[in-house]
Amino acid sequence: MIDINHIRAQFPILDREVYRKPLVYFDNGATVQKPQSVIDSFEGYYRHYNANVHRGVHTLSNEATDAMEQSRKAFQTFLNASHDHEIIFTRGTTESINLVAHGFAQLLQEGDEVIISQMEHHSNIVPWQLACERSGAVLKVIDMDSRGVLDLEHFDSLLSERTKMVALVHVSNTLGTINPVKTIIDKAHQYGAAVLIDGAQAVAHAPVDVQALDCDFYALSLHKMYGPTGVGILYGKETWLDRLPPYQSGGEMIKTVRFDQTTYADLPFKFEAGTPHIAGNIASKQAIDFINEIGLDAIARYENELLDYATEKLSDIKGLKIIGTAPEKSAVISFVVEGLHPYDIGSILDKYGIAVRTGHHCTQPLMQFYDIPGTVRLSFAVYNTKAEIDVFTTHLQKTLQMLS
Ligand code: 7TS
Repeated sequence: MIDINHIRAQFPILDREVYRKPLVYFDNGATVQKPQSVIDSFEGYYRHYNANVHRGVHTLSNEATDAMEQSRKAFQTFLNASHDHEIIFTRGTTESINLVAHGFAQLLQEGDEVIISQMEHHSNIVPWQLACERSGAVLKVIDMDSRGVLDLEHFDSLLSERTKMVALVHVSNTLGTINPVKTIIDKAHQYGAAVLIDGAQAVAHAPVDVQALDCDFYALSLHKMYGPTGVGILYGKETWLDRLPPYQSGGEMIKTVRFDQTTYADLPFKFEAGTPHIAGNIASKQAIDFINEIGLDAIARYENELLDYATEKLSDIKGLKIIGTAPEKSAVISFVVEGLHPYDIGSILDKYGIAVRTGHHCTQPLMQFYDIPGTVRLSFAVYNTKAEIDVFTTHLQKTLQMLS
């Protein structure tokens, strides 16, 4: 059982009103709200020990470095990585994937193949398109059915000795589908391919163990897990991170620089050029602590209850169709209503204080698959309640009446 009052009390933003209505925030897929501890961590850093990291002879710099490295260790534990140097700080999932795709392009050869799926976010499509363009490799796409379930037989038929990388979303931010990543990783490894998992929509909602999964790379964004914007993590197996060339270059990522030759720093610093988002990287530990205090199993159970409750309530609404009905689903519900544009529905809901996202959710190939311009999307976090879902459905009914 989770203590919802205790949880909600930690989020100051949940007290605010929008158009004089209490905020109902169902846009957690876009970004999740921040608990007081994360907000306080920023102030604490800037007030008391603002200094650059890994340079320090002085106290403030040592304190900042220690705090940031503690945060790195917290991620090692959170993801169950073998080493803390397998945890790279980035700006977000997008940069984590670009880091891998950019380096991987140099390992790819003409005729090699990269496999992604129909339900990828643009940030796990475009970097691979660029990598293929640069290397002459070919991009292949795993099909799915109308529920939003990947076609594993099709995946099997795509795999071959030519497959060098499989890049797959763990949980679809648009459909909520939880993909069978372990099965896919094992199959890909039989062909010697590397596997990158886009965990942006997964990590705040259920436990992830990168060693149990045996993935080669795992990418995530802190802002989708109660942490700050501008911070991401790339987990990479040491052997792969050693093989990849640097991404950005400059200070911090070098061992020695001479005009005739530069040598690179050891992991993780080889991939962390320049001054990082120190305050954000440090505050990220508070986000992990917040999640751990409740526990990811409890979070998953609670959010599942919200998902079931909302799915049932929405199923009663005439003309409404849920897009994404996989049996294994996380707490995301996309829907369309016959004859209405998602944007109009979202705009009216906003006037009732309800925040949802409308549009293609950076998954245009999914919209092409369903032949729709976009969806209205509800995406839950642990501070949401069934009472909020009731407010939502009441106002959705009003909205639909108004528009029809
Ligand atoms: N992959 C998935 C599955 C995502 O959900 C997102 C962000 C990204 C990658 C990119 O993350 P970023 O932090 O680098 O931007 N998803 C969303 C969304 O659904 N609405 O806004 C951002």
